[in-house]
Amino acid sequence: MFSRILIANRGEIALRIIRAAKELGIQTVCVYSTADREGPWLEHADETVCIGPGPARESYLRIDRIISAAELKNVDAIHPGYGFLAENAHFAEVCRDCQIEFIGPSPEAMALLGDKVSCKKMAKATRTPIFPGSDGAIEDDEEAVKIAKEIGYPVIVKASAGGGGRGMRVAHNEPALRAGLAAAKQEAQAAFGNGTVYIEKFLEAARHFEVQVIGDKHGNAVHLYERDCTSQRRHQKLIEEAPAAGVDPAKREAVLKSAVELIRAAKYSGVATVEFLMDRQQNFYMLEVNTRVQVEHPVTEMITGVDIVKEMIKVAAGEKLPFTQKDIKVQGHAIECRINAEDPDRNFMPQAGRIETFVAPGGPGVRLDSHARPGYRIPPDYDSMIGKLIVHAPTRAEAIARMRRALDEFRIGPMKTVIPLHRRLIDSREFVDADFDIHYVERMLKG
Ligand code: MV4
Repeated sequence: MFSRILIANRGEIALRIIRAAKELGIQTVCVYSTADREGPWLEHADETVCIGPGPARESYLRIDRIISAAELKNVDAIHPGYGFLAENAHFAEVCRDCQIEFIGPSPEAMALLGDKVSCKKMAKATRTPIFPGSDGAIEDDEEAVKIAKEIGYPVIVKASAGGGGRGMRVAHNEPALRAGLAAAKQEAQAAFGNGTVYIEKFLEAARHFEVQVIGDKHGNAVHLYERDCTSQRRHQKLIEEAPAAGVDPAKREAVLKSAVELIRAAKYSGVATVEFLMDRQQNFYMLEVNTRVQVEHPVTEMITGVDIVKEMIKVAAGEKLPFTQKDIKVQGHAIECRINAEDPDRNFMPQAGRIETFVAPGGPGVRLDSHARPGYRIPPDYDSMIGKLIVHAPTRAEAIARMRRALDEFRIGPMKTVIPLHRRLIDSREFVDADFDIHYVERMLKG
């Protein structure tokens, strides 16, 4: 096992990784920017290294500075958390060249699944359900027009190197498709240095269903069931839950199995999330694979009892998975609300500044993953998520009641947060009945 790891991240996930490392008897080195000098999580690290100024480009995204800190502090491995360098295959490769273990997949597996065209090809080969569309990159526009005629409009143009909604164009007819191809290619080239695009059938309303998978370096892979992340706004998830409500057991089993097959075929080690859209008839279509630990991993931890962050460290160190598929059972229902310091009445304007009041909820079945506390100054440099409130209960209805109670206990001030919005969302008929789609939050905010 590692004796010391470096955490190339900040905020609640840095704290989450410190907690896992401590329980494994591993020392932690945290890198931080000057904007995070007073970050409360740093108090829990064994050592800290300043790597630059506030802007992420000059600190949390600086591979050279992070590797220097790792060498200086003689660490065995680097945990990238989520965001920043977590899905950067070049960074994973630099770590390998420096003989520092990257706590995540190999650069090859990351590149294979991170590129949406190669990921979709692999999914097709392993019979993971995908949208009909171009079988690979669009070489010329006439080919795209021909495919669109076959599958029917609307279609969506996506960047192979994209993700999280960037570089996409929906087209309802041929002229729009031609324009969308040009725009998407240009945007993808500018944003990712890779202008490769593909097209697929566009699904208007759907639920977001994602499968948590974990693999070790000995060829073992299992799923940890699914999460429903349908509650989102502008590609920012707001509420996540596990398991997904009201899904046909046979269809669910098939999609869980197919996600494991995909990860196995990629010779993947570490944690991965296979994302799907689910239509009203409960047909599934793979969107992309995330090769990092996700923000919403706690809901899976609550229902399975697996400590995902500890397990990802252990598999990176070469350990075999300590369980097989039949050992993993679902226990109850978990819901997570992301607590963002944003003002929903002012177009979700981020709220920087000093937190005066911070009264955390507690009691049975309540978990708070947060680096915030009274006196903490939220820097304006990073995303506005200051914590995640997670509840666990025997049934979905009880989990909703527990979340309502926990949100009511939670007091943060003077800045605005999304807590009152969460209160409305979890009480909405759409959420309570799981009769929702990826656009329902935006509809509710308008209506
Ligand atoms: C789609 C889609 C409809 N049809 N693909 C958005 C982010 C990226 N992961 C893929 N996305 C979508 N792909 C087809 N063929 C609709 C979306 C989409 C979406 C997906 C998941 C969660 C929220 C979303 C919000 C808007 C659009």
